[in-house]
Amino acid sequence: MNSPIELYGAITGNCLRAAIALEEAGIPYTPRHIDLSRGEQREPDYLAINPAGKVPALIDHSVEPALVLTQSNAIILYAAMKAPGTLCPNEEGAERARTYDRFLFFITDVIAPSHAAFFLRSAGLGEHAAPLDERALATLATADSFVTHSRFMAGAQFSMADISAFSMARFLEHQLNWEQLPNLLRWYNEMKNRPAVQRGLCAFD
Ligand SMILES: N[C@@H](CCC(=O)N[C@@H](CS)C(=O)NCC(=O)O)C(=O)O
Repeated sequence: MNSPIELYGAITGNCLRAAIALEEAGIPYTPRHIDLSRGEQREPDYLAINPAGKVPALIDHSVEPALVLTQSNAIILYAAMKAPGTLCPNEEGAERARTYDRFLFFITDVIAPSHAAFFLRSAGLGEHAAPLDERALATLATADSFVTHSRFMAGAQFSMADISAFSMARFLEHQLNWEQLPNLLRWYNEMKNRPAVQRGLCAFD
């Protein structure tokens, strides 16, 4: 039987983050490629799914009416909810609280400024983007300390915090000063070698 979940997306950090989360959670889904260069995200069929004309978008047809999610990070949380224990520790306690803390750290302090910088560049205001780019990069670099004594970003268990961090480390791979970030480098290499991460990265090829 086909999976009731469809993931619309393209080869972008936001979409790959969502695909990696589904892969890591072991949730079957059908990837649907949206060609951004041809403006498919602004065609009526797609706007009926996400009126904002952005990817990713997830549709879960197993619920009635079908559930539509249009935020990459909400898709990660949905995957965590549907497959307990895979992306977030099951037990209430410090490790789960730290998972939320680190997940939100990467979203608000790294992804958000980087996204704002991208918006400024697309609006022809590239000269104003530099402080935001620098902030995203410098903040991501501080995550070296998260993995100095822990294998993963929130502790001993792989979690959604690793997914949000990985999507940005990959995006900024060529700007990070890896020589000064030995722990982050060890973690990043481990992430790249995870089979589910590799499958997620190919979701929209
Ligand atoms: N906050 C959203 C951002 C979605 C977003 O900005 N998507 C970009 C690609 S990464 C997009 O669809 N761009 C196409 C456009 O704006 O026309 C998320 O995390 O999913």
